Amino acid sequence: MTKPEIIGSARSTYTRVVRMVCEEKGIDYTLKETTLGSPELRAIHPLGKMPVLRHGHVELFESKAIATYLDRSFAGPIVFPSDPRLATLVEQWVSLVNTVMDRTLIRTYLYAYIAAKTLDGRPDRAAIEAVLPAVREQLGILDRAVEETGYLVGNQFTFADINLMPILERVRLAPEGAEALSAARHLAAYYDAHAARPSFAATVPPPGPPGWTRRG
Ligand SMILES: N[C@@H](CCC(=O)N[C@@H](CS)C(=O)NCC(=O)O)C(=O)O
Repeated sequence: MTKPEIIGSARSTYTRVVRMVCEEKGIDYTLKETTLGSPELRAIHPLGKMPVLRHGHVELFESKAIATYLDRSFAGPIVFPSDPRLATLVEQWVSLVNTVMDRTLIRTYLYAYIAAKTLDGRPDRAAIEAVLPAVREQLGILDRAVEETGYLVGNQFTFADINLMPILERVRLAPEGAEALSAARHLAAYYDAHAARPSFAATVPPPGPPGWTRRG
């Protein structure tokens, strides 16, 4: 079987998610580093977002779809449980994180820092203050969710955790995010425990601003 090729960036949280699935399952893959909107991405993702996957004749976009494909096509530990209740709980957390929390924590909070670098170099304080209550509320929801078992779903490491960990890593880069995460005691312990996993260590983003460049 040919090697799956992930096209994206080591700095992208969603690219990291699919790389972590490969690492967890022991899949031999390649990462093709690219920029947002590049022709390689546009050839597969209609909006030029990352990541995308090429594997033989299979071309896919959307991290969750790519992760499902990898989980079903390759041996190694299952990251999407087959039990109906656990499988749908994974869906539930992936959906909430991707539709609500990513928007709050990354696209609103963290981007208030990243975007500043391209404007006058100062973070957008008004945007940061406005989103902080939601940041704290959402980290609190996650804190309660992982309190009992140390996982989002059941008592095993699933795609729900893989999908969340790269977001938490980025949130810690900004001061209020780091503070809110350490105040969420169970979530902080969860982060530390899973950050020690080889799949997380093998996919640490390179140093530098937590963003990507857009071509053209
Ligand atoms: N729902 C998509 C989200 C992909 C996504 O937004 N990726 C980011 C990089 S982490 C991106 O391409 N951002 C550029 C944009 O939204 O235009 C997925 O799960 O793959």
